Amino acid sequence: AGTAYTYTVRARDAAGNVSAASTALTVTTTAGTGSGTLLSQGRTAWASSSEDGSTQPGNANDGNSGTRWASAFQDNQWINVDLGASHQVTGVVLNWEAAYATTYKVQVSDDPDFGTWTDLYSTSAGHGGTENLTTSGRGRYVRVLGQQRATPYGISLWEFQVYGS
Ligand SMILES: [Ca+2]
Repeated sequence: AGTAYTYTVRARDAAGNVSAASTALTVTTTAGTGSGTLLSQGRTAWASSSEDGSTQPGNANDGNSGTRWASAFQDNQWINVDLGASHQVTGVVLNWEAAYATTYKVQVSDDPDFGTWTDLYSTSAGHGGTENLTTSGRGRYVRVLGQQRATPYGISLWEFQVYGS
């Protein structure tokens, strides 16, 4: 899911003659975890910081893979989305820009004061690109807490999708 594939086409006739390759085409499969409903799109999102006016938190859940949220150039930055009600959260898709997090957590909460968070996922080996996470937990608020950056920039997500029921 969420992976770009590039392909070319060649033809071969009965005599074994092979044509030159066609122009390369790249297609990207749709994001998704294969289970659950997309709950986060268009919901209120906010973050610890934004790099500038064009990288606001709502860009991470607008369904547009050409817009992104980016944090200030610091560790320990987060983005939080309000699902509107408490849901069972079965999957999270993170579509990272080049500025990704190597150490991060995905957390869930029902606490409107955000005093309590439960980890849905935790890693110190984040690799960027698109990460499809299978999760099990329940809550209204889901956040990505980037604890360590991969680059001197902040962390940046083209899309942050929460799936569940
Ligand atoms: Ca976007």
